Amino acid sequence: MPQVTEGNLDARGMKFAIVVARFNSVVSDRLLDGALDALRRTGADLDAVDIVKVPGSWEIPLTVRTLASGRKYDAIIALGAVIRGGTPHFDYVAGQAASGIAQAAVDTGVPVAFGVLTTDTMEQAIDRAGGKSGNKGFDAAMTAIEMASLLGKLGKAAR
Ligand code: INI
Repeated sequence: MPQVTEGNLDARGMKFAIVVARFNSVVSDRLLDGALDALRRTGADLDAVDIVKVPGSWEIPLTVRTLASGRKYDAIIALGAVIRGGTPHFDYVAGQAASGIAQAAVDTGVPVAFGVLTTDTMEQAIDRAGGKSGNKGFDAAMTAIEMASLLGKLGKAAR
């Protein structure tokens, strides 16, 4: 029989940081609500959750990397909203946020869930932040919990 390893969704005893961009806060505040809801529902102690606010999504990667390097967190959740409408540097901000967050996770070994929306319009962003398409902040937090659990298991297996 093959050996299957996967994480579970039990956040009890885990420590999380949430990095959230204030830009487009009408959206990112809802993503934050969703992430906290997921953590609460899975048993996390919300008093042990650190929320770090940054000006925009461009600032998320450096902040995530700084937090991950401190080795204090089981996982980090990155939240923001980059909306194409009206901003010529959408591609720079969205691209930098995505690649910088991925790189920080790979380099530090701390799981970082990507909850940065990249949409064409504000309406699409609202849809994904508690509107008709769910809440990507909630989804990102669930992924962070699962990955923290998985890496905990893989780490023990490797020892
Ligand atoms: N930051 C965002 O998080 N979303 C955006 O849509 C956005 N736009 O449109 O420009 C945005 N820009 C700010 C950027 O993240 C930095 O804070 C800024 O460039 C200063 O470094």
